[in-house]
Amino acid sequence: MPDRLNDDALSELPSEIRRPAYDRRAVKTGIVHLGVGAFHRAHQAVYTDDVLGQDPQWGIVAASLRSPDTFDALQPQDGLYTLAVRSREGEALRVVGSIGRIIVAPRATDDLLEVMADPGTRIVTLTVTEKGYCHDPATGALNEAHPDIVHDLAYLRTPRSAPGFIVEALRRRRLAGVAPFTVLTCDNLPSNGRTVKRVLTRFAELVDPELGRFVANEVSCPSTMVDRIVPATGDQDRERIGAALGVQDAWPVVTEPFTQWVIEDRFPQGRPAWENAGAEFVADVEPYEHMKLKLLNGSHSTLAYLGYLSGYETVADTMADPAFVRLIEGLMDEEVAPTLHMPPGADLNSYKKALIERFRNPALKHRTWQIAMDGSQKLPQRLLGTVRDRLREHASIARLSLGVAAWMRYATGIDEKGAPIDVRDPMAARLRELADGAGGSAENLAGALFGVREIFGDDLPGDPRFTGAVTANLARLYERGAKRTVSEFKAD
Ligand code: CS2
Repeated sequence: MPDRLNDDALSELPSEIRRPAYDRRAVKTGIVHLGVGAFHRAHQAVYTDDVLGQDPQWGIVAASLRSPDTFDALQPQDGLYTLAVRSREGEALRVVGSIGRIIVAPRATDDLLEVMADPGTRIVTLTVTEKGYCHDPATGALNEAHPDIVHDLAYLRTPRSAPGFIVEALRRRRLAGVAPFTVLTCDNLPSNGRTVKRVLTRFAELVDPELGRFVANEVSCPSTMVDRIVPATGDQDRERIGAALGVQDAWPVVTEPFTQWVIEDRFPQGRPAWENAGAEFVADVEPYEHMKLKLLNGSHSTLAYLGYLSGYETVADTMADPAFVRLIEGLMDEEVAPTLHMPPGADLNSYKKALIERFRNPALKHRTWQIAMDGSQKLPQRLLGTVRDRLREHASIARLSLGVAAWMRYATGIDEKGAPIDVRDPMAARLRELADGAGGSAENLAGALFGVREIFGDDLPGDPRFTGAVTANLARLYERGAKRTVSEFKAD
């Protein structure tokens, strides 16, 4: 028996552990995935694993655009890893085999471009997080001054960014007379298909106007709604899972039972029958996306900032405080739900109830700090879009503005006890500078941050209903702290 999970170990695993039911050697590459983090491995790779037995042409070559960590962990495991699905009832383990090969883009740029340009590759999927699109979060347009974009436009053949890789691969395919792949973004961006299409088209146009027209007219970018909560894996997870397997897995992923994937069915080069694994194909993803981004992610970010500032380590810890449950229920019921056009057949009440239960799942150690990351990229689609909808209706934004204020308080980089916060955000340095200049005054801080138009756009900073509500909540956070602010919260 090998001591590490790999192809040879599969037949020796305890019988209750599910494993690939297909011959991995017969699998061909049909999908290239950019951004092989835990989310991809708990979501799209699992749907694909479910259907490879029926159709072996959709194996995944997965790339890390930056860090070699996933490669280092999974290469010795023949790409295999364990998915641990955890709930109050216990844990179910399954070994996933859909990733056949992993590429570290900075070390093997040409290898990656070659597979992407190969006619066998018919879909390029992405989970590169919001900041990976190098766009302006407020407008959704390509940020042409982004250092990676400036680099990639100067050195087309050695790209660093996701848009750079995709456009260069499309350029090569076009030259070789190979039809373009479908670009399937699986990140939590608003209208994610349309956003990636806009970014790619602009990038291609800057390379060559004709390539721009080609991308605009020939490349399909369906929108998707993806949902599964996947906290970062901890050492305890590794140990527990290794003991259950009887072999070591250097990087298992841990997730919840819930999973959802809604996809627009526009795949000119074909696609796996993901519906057989539970994915939903629809003509228009937008109602699903709004429901999920505003209810789930909007609540998540609000919980993350207020929970972190209150000293809660995980979402489940935060949700064990009844005042937080009240706040989040109020946010969903009173402020978010009225702005939604629900997808056909969806039941808003059971969706909201299920979210509360998911947030409460004590078996998931989902750190508030993890969700707090990259707030500058997340606020627009999670909270600010809803704020705009509410202001248009002259309706209250009492809780939405508290979430925004908590982000501001967090972004100062100093917590309520005066200890530093490790703020991870592409704009962290600029935010910190603005915060330092504000000298601890809520009014100055709010005023300075409203000026970041990549987040707040041109409209919100000029609306006193918004600026007033955020500033008042920020003052409360400074005076009373987050925990008391939440427990004493009263909607106006
Ligand atoms: C979370 C999401 O880290 C975050 O920002 O809000 O990753 C969330 O867990 C997923 O979108 C759930 O589908």
